[in-house]
Amino acid sequence: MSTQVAIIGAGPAGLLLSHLLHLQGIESVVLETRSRAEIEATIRAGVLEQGTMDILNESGIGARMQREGTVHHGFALAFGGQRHRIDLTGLTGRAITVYAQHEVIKDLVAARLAADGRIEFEVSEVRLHQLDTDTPSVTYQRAGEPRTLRADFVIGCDGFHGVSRSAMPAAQRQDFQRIYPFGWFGILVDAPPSSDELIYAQHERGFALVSTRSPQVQRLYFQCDPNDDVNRWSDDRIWSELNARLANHDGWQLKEGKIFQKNIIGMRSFVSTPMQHGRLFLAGDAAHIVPPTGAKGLNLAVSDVRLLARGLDRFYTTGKRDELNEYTATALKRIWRAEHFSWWMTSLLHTSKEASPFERQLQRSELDYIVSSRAAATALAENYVGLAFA
Ligand code: RFL
Ligand code: PHB
Repeated sequence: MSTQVAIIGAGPAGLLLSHLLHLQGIESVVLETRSRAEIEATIRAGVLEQGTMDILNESGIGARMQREGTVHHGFALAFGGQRHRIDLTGLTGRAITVYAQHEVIKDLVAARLAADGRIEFEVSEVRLHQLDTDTPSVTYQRAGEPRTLRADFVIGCDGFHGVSRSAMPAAQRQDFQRIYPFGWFGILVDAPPSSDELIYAQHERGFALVSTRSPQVQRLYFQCDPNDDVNRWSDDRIWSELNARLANHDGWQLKEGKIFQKNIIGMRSFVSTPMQHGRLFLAGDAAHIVPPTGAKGLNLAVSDVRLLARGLDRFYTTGKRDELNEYTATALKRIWRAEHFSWWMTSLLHTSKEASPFERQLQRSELDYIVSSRAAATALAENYVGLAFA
């Protein structure tokens, strides 16, 4: 089989790239190790930047997001028993939308399949070949049969644990990493939203986040030991921990309900450079990871593939590789901004056992400054809603 662009991974990066290329008349095949049902059921991100919403709308797949997603014009920072509103729209003129990543995935898969797009699910043994030549290929197994996909380009959108990054020549590769000593315990709850807007809470017992998924489902997180076991957390213990961290003097109350999913995720910051070699390009989590505090991971994946779609369009319409050659340098500017912001939000809001009393006072001072200075709040808001795309 042959195509113009071979895409490894049907996450948001791979599927959106395939969709954008299709709109430009460029053919692609997406290879995915998991089944359609699995990718459509994996619970991950919730916050979409305005620029991400714009791309989904402009490319014709935003209709359900507009109907079912919720636009948020602000969020709350909670600490010291009080909530303080960060007026995102008042400070930046922009907003965010809460719409689950797996719903974006469903919309993209439906759009690709409706346009006869090719997604090969449940493949294994994916290997990349001849990336230094103009005729790269990917070999894989499907239903026990060996297959070969020949393409002009191979795009690695296979997430942090994928195979594409390791195809980069080790001698040229440089990785930057920070692993945090805490994780997030995430739950899904059958209950209406406790708050119209997200609440990011800093507390000496640890961070907590109140988010939503739909008018019937809440998404809540709290900082935990990354090596903890969900089975050690009964529903009662979870509610008492969340209530302790979200306790406040203004009468606001968390709405409790049936917890129907629990999971723990580790937190890391990671960037691998360069993001390209020969005919191979990496996009999204395959090249970089941020801790979820700043809600940037999916949004970065979208901005990467937007650049790639543009560079590939230029290549196929003019034969020029200049935009593709600049891909790593252009993408990294936004990536490092998001890396810094995500690290900063994480440090601002989490409680570290290693923090000295001095560092705790600094953290509190910074929170006080953000909620009392328009300039400081604007810096936070501008990064949170997302800087303009390159
Ligand atoms: P993905 O989503 O990991 O998709 C990669 C796909 O590749 C497949 N795959 C392979 N396919 C073929 N061959 C192989 N060898 C393969 N190996 C793997 C995988 O099965 C998978 O389907 O990467 P992508 O597309 O780069 O997208 C990145 C985002 O998923 C990620 O950054 C976000 O989920 C991060 N994130 C958030 N981002 C936001 O922008 N806003 C948020 O509010 C937000 N909240 C979150 C988050 C991530 C979280 N977790 C679970 C890490 C909240 C959480 C809890
Ligand atoms: C989510 O709703 O899953 C969510 C919201 C905000 C974040 C991370 C995740 O910072």
